[in-house]
Amino acid sequence: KCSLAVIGKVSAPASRIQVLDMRTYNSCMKASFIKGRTLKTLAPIASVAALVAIALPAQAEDWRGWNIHPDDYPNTTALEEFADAVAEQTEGRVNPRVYNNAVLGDQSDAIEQTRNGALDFANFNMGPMGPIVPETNVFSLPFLFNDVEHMHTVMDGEIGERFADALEDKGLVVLSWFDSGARSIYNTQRPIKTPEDVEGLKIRVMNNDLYVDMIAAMGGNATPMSYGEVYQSLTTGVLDGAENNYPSFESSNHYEATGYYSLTEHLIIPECLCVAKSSWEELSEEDQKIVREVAEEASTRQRELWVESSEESRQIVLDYGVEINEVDDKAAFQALMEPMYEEFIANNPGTGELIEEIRATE
Ligand code: BDP
Repeated sequence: KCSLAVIGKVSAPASRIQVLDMRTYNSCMKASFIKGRTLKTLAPIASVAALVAIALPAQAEDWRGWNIHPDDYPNTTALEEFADAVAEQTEGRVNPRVYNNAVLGDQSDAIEQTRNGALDFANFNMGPMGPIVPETNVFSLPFLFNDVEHMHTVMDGEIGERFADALEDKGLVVLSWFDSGARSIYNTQRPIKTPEDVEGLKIRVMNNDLYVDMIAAMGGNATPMSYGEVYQSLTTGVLDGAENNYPSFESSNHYEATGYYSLTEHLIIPECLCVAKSSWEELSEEDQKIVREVAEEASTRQRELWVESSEESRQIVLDYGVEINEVDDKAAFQALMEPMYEEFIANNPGTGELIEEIRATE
């Protein structure tokens, strides 16, 4: 199987099969390495493979794009349209292809892979970006933005440009900013109306320690976990709940495993459409201009689709029988976040001013 994986890696055309084989290939190499047989059994095949690879025509601009979401998710549609429009407008000089459902790895891995150029582009959430680009941690402070519109105003303005610079310093070129609505808590046990209702609940959060503090401040126990592992953990009782926006709550099927969705709306987190800096620098100025413009259109499209999709998802989960409740006293949740803010500002010089600037942006 492992030999086949190596051969498959070079002989298959640029397709999903090739990518899956790459993953098999990597795990075979790793497994053999552990067993101490890599060079002996795989090296001859690998070097033949390398020669074949060199003989293939260069297709440097076949861009591989990472996407965590399934078909028909607003981000997926926007990314796929982006890919088609880029291919068309660059007349095939850049051929992006989107791989959905996180088949290329979980988000934290994909961020690293895009930074080092193993992947070319992606739609990333600024939550798991925090451990890699610390500046973006500010977006993981609960109740930072007043609402989604406020978030867009900030990200589309000068402050957004500063974040784009911080990402670029880490190897990611931001082309445009996407929406991801507001995240709310859902769980299998009870409606959450006050922080007391969170007491003792095991809640999944994205990979960022700030969310562990956030849930702890509400009295719950947080577990950072990859998105793809959550559904099973909910059905087996390893978790009582998680938190997300309507489209993700629905498209991940988490709603089928949890009875209550409570509109805490504690996080509004921007997402980017990003390109690996190395892939970006291979483009001519003309193609960079085209890709940027198409990405701007993709952002507009994603935001429109987002609004429709949120409403559709809300209806689907309601029809399924999920109990949705408003949280009247959000200020009670917000007040509990004060120590988190104080610690964050103390540990990250300059962020106090930045938070004020964000809050003052209209
Ligand atoms: C979704 C985001 C996605 C995250 C996911 C999560 O779009 O990037 O990975 O939440 O909770 O809303 O992991």
